Amino acid sequence: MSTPDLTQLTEAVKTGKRKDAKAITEEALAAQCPPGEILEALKVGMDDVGRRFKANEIFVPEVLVAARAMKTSMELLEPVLAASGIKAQYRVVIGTVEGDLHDIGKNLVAMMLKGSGFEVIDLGTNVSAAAFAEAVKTHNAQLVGLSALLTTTMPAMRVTVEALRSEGLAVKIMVGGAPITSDYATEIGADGYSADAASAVELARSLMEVAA
Ligand code: B1M
Repeated sequence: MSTPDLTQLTEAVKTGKRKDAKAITEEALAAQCPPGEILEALKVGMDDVGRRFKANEIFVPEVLVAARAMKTSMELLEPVLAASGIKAQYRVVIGTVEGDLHDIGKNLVAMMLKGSGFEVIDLGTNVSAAAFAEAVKTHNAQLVGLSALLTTTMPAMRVTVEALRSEGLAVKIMVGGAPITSDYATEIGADGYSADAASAVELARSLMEVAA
């Protein structure tokens, strides 16, 4: 069996072609392609999507279909990666803060982080400060991502940052969401703020580099 061209997999992610992504991944796995190389092809695709989203060349729907294509591929790849001992370098716990049910932006951030090689533990919406702290401990996470879409739930973000700090957990905290600003992030003691999902990946990477 001939080895499939993995640039085609990158292309399938970039263009959100889920069936192609699935077929190429299946072929690559059947042809014994190293799983790390398949993962790299996916990451290159998602990085490009992030770059174009940031540059306003594409918008939320295109990012969602790209992420869906990547997810389809990842579902096939994950068991093989696990068996070959390839692990994500960093683990991030992410969620929307207590009282807030908005999750579209948070899901985008989670998908982009996953596509960039982070292991993502998504706690969903309406997540209490205690639940964030518990998850950081349980999963031994290095990074926490907090999302808030309502001005009325911004205080819950502050409470969560304070709870994580008061427990003395060695985590970096990044925040985002429509009403959040860089000044607010600084005021509540978060380590960083990003305005969109692509910048969130850059921020996560830079926070982990600083922490390393
Ligand atoms: Co709501 N809602 N909503 N809503 N809703 C807003 C946010 C609002 C601005 C609408 C308005 O009045 N113009 C307003 C907030 C006003 C304010 O506080 N300033 C509002 C309100 C008032 C409410 C309710 C209170 C309405 C009511 O019941 N009276 C209620 C609250 C419910 C609750 O949460 N307890 C409510 C409910 C809902 C729905 C359930 C109907 C639905 C949510 C569905 C869902 O998420 N599953 C909903 C929606 C869809 C919206 C709007 C229309 C769209 C939000 C969205 O998904 N945007 C919104 C108005 C608007 O923005 N046009 C609105 C797209 C998404 C990709 O962007 O989430 O900003 P965003 O995420 C971006 C960045 O912010 C950033 O990256 C993302 C991708 O680039 N980002 C991060 C987000 N999180 C990040 C985390 C990071 C880094 C970056 O690091 C961790």
